[in-house]
Amino acid sequence: MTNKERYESAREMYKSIGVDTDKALETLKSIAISMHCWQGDDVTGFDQDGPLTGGIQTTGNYPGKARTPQELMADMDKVFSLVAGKHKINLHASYAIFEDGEFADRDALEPKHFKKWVEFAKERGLGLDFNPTFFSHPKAAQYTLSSPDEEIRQFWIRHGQACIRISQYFAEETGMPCTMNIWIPDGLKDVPADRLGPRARFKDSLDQILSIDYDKSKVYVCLESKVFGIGMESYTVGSSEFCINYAATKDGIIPLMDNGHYHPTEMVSDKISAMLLFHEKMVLHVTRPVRWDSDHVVLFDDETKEIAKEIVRNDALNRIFIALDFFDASINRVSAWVVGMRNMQKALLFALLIPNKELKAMQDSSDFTRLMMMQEEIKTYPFGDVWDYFCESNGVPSRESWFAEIEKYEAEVQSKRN
Ligand code: RNT
Ligand code: ZN
Repeated sequence: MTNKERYESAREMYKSIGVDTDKALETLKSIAISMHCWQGDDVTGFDQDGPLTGGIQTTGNYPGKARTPQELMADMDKVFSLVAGKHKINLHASYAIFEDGEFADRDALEPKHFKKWVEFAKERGLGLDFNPTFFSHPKAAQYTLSSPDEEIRQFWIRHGQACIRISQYFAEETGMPCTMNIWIPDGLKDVPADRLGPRARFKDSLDQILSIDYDKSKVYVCLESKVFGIGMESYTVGSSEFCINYAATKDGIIPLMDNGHYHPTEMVSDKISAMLLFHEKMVLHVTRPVRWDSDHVVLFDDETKEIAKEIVRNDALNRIFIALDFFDASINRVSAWVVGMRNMQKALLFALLIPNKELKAMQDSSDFTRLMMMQEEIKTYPFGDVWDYFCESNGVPSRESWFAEIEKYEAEVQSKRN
């Protein structure tokens, strides 16, 4: 049977439970996922040679890592040839591209240092998101925006402000809003003597960053919380309470939840609905924490599906920006990207193929016996037939056939990088 024939038979089955597969495919095609640039080079960036700091870590040394902007862009092109739809690229400030020996420190970055990225995105019809980089820098030794050293703190405030200007440039050039995510690694390894001081300084720094004049309809500044980092086990300045309260009480900033940034039994899928009642918009970093914030590749697993369900059944596709955040250096990095992107799409499709209205009605009428039965039966509906057809009809390989492209790319391109 062809993919199309299998799709047609699946369409009938889904129709019998009230699900319109054609509509689901159309919706899925329109969802832009923000693909993080940092999976391609283990969060190295191009503006410095030092190690990755900030309490985050990549592990593994699979060969073929991108070493230059050109290589990173080529790798991204390979990914986008294997993932259906039009997406966004999520850049970090440390991926500035300097020409002819010029250099600008983080507080002096300008739109021109990202011109190459804008050209790359525009040629491909992709959007751009942005992140100031408050780590992997000599001035980010312990604290950044919460630093007791006023000179250091002002340096990072200027960095945040510079990044807003760059984000606005991205939005204006691409014609798509740019989310700009603030995440700082500030924290302490051991028991603090003062938890309030650093948080008060962080709050003031954010106020100063947001005080510059910019177009709030083009740049969505967001704030990412965290529970701990390596070497910052005892205290994180930008905790969940800090970030959610700040975003709830301040104009022009929206919350970002990374599902690796909570205690292991806390689920972001359970937090989304509460956030939606108090925030017009929010951003997600979809990742896979294995025992800690390990940033493993996103799988088609229960929590990813549950997150997608919350976005879809709460009608929040226009309110929640979906970004990926993982970095695995132990496998082919381009394959890691493709697997993660395709899995996020699979999770969204899976959610779009659920008769959500009917299931909600079962819950409201306390028909829990039927609800459990139906939720379980849906799991073995011919989801794969719809997914394969989505890939084929959008011009990308279906099932595992895309992997031949990775093998070829590895042999011809990545293996020559040494
Ligand atoms: C760190 C945060 C943050 C980073 C990226 C590189 O724990 O998740 O989002 O992963 O900015
Ligand atoms: Zn994150």
